[in-house]
Amino acid sequence: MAGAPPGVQTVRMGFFDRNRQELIAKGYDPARLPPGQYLTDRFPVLHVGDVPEYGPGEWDLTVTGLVDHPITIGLDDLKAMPSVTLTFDIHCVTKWSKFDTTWTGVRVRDLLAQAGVQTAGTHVIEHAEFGYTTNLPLADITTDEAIVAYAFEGEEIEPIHGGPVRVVVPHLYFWKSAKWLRALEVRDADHAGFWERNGYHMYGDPFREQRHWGD
Ligand SMILES: Nc1nc2c(c(=O)[nH]1)N[C@H]1C(S)=C(S)[C@@H](COP(=O)(O)O)O[C@H]1N2
Ligand SMILES: [Mo]
Repeated sequence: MAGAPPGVQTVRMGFFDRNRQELIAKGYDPARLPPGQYLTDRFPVLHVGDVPEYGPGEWDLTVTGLVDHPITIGLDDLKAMPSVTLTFDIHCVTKWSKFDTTWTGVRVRDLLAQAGVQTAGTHVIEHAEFGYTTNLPLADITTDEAIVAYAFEGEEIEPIHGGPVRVVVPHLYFWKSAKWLRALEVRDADHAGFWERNGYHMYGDPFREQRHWGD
């Protein structure tokens, strides 16, 4: 290429390679970034449809399906439960990843335990406002890290990011983390949720690039 001094190799790096080089230069372990993703400091907003508005006391959460006794709890009850504050990397299937996001909430498994999951239960569907749903195995929503979150970076979650309450399941693509969560339904088989019916992978492991059907 004109202008390159003799002996200097001109490497044309694409956006993703450059982003990965920058991440290494910043001292991050590149193994944290799944294949095909780029790191961003921004917090993109991604959802279908409107952002719901709740008056005081209007939001509640139901645990239903294959449970011994379905429960419905409000925000104050949720906040009175034992909570955890955890820092995660999140990975959206549209290829952005964000490192070190900090969430406070209640472990999903503690909520499920209150309702008493029946032995036949193998999967959970997260039901969000306006009919958004997403499905995952019971084992994936009962890890130490799977939470029903009500705070982000120590503040109430902004409505656009799912406030007052959203799921965060950090080891799967972020579409598996429903914003404006309203119900957790225990099922005895895997049933496709909103995006899973529309081409997205049933499981969605970012490190195996399970973006679409057949990946
Ligand atoms: N209720 C609801 N939850 C949702 C979605 C949605 O459309 N509706 N989109 C999912 C997708 S694809 C992503 S990447 C994340 C985006 O969360 P954010 O807007 O806080 O970044 O929310 C997930 N949860
Ligand atoms: Mo996403």
